[in-house]
Amino acid sequence: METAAARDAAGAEVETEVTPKPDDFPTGFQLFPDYFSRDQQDNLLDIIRDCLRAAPLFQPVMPRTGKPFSVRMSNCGVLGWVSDTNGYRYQPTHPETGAPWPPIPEILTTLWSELAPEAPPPEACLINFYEDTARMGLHQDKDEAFFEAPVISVSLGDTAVFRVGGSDRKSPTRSMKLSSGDVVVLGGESRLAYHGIDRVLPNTSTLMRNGGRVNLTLRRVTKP
Ligand code: MD3
Ligand code: FE
Repeated sequence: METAAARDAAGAEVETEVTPKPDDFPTGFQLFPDYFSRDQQDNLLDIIRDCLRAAPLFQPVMPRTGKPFSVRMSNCGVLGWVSDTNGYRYQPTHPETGAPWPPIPEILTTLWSELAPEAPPPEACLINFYEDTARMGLHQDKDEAFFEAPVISVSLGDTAVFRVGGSDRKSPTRSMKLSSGDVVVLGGESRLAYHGIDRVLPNTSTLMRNGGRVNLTLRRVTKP
């Protein structure tokens, strides 16, 4: 907990919690609540289900230890992010089927050109699927060779408690909720901020009949 020195009524020094203000976010962090309407979310989910028919969800494991992630993943785009006992990397094919990833749907390339008009086109869209107990530990996204482009995230389904800090693992973090239809742009300093998903809140969305959460992250991987 971040605290600051203050004085109580008797003049004694006490520690008070510093309430994080919106401008405590790293620069370049932009949240667009309800960017997508419910109809657009239904359409986007249908499109993602088509991607997952071509490129089924797989369960990545941690490098070295082989410990499985609680989040299942897939990708679309010319490159997809994978993790196995050999490490984290981007590759052009699905780790189980060997097939190329399906293309990034137009609704998402359009989102990228709306929110990151200066950036070169995205190469990867990581699809994360969270069941009720899935989490994602605090990490940086740094497997890309180009950090000048932002990462753009779309949340669908149940609300997540998201945590974001600074580019130093020890810098203070704050948490916020990401709901279905929300879009986050992680550009500038926020591009290398530590972040993670503390938990998913069950039964907070009617988008998916069986609950759960989908997060899409659009990334530029290579130098243009
Ligand atoms: C802040 N996904 O796939 S998206 C990931 O909700 C990942 O599935 C989370 O972290 C999820 O790597 C969070 C929001 C997000 C994405 C990238 C970021 C926040 C970020 C990069 C830098 C800082
Ligand atoms: Fe991440």
